Amino acid sequence: MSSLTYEIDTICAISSPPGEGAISIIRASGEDSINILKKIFKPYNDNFYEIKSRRLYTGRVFDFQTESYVDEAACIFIKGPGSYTGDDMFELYPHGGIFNTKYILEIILKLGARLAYNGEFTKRAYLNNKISLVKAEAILEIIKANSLRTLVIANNELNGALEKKINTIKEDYVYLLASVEALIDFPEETFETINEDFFKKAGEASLLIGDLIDSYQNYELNKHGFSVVITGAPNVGKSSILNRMTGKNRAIVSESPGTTRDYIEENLFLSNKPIKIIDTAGLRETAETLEHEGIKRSYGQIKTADSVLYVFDINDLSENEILRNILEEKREILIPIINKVDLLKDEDLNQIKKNIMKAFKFANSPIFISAKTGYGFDEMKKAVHDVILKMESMVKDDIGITTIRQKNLLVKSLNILSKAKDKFMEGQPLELISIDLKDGINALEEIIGGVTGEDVLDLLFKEFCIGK
Ligand SMILES: Nc1nc2c(ncn2[C@@H]2O[C@H](COP(=O)(O)OP(=O)(O)OP(=O)(O)O)[C@@H](O)[C@H]2O)c(=O)[nH]1
Ligand SMILES: [Mg+2]
Repeated sequence: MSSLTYEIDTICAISSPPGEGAISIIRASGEDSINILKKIFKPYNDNFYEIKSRRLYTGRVFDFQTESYVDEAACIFIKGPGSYTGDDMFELYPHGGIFNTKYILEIILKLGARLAYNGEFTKRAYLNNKISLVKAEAILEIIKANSLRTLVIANNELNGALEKKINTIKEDYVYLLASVEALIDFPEETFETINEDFFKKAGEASLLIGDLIDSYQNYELNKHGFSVVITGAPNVGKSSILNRMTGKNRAIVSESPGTTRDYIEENLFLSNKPIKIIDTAGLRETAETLEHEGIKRSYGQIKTADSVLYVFDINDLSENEILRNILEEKREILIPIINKVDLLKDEDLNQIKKNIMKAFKFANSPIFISAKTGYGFDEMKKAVHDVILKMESMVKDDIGITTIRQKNLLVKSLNILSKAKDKFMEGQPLELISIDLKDGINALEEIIGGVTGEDVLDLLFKEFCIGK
């Protein structure tokens, strides 16, 4: 719960995106909302002196300066505390023009409202205890969601599933704290049973916190895209593959080996999954400085890749030292791609397909493609998708954290808990352990929005748009 307060002046903003549309949304919140609404909006058939909450009115927008009507609109008044912000609010829906919307906003400002800051409506909702900090973060993640999975995770944050998980951990902490306090009060009587229980409960809580910390990486992957790195020897057709995958003529293709120097990154979706596909400089021993730097960057990309497409030219399927080294670290996520199959006759290709299965020891089956004709591309995309799904299945469920703020607080709580465990084992004073446990609980509460500083709030709400 928030301990901060604010002055209830009336804020106002355009909540629809800039530009022309079917309708615009102008929103106001604060004590003076109802008076301002009565001055700017004249309903067609209703007595507006007894304006009802949550009812949709239609009417005209009145400009007190020119004493004329400037638009036709719908509006709704929502009485606090049942509104989004918790204060009296109204929303006005004029036609979706740029000029009329701005003009109506200016009338409202002249009637005494002030322009809202970014995210100020949601900030007021938080300060009025309508939503927790985690829920405010969830709203932002929903607005920014770029894939089904990020949307599902953000919704689980909004519907309280994440808070419930955090509260379960908090209950474990409270149990630990109660045990320690029982030991302080009745040292002899309770020690035996509590001793064993303490480590069991602390272990359970650590696992739960660890799972939540791990969930962040999965969310980030889904948000920013899984990186799929195309690598292999020079001239095997890596850039041609990138170009066909993205449908753009993005990378330079040429018959001279060593064409691509710096890596090239493009974004696309594979069955709902956001992907960053990265074309890199071909790997070979070289003394040429520029190419050498490019190859260094290729290795950097391979290191952090979520999936590696290792490309061969069908006319050179020899295994080599470079491939062996990559395989050592990336076996599970490496997909061998055999390119340029258009250069072979069908019977020769079939023969190679049979033999290659014996020759190579890959975790994933080789895929035969032609960047020239597009042959095998669907199969290759499916293979990449499968690798990503395999990675994802290591993550247990769709309830997880979504911000670095949440992650940092969980890490803090986990460190405190492990310190408390060590102290308990070493037989250090129970009073010290009790203080640690309380700190651990505080870190968890801060995630939901316990005692949170103005600076943290400013940082969060400034990411929202004006009018949210
Ligand atoms: N026949 C045929 N030629 C291809 C195919 N894919 C690429 N090529 C040709 O192979 C040559 C090299 O292609 P690139 O896409 O530049 O190869 P790269 O792996 O990016 O090369 P570097 O950037 O130098 O490492 C070009 O002449 C392409 O036209 C294919 O599927 N079939
Ligand atoms: Mg290239």
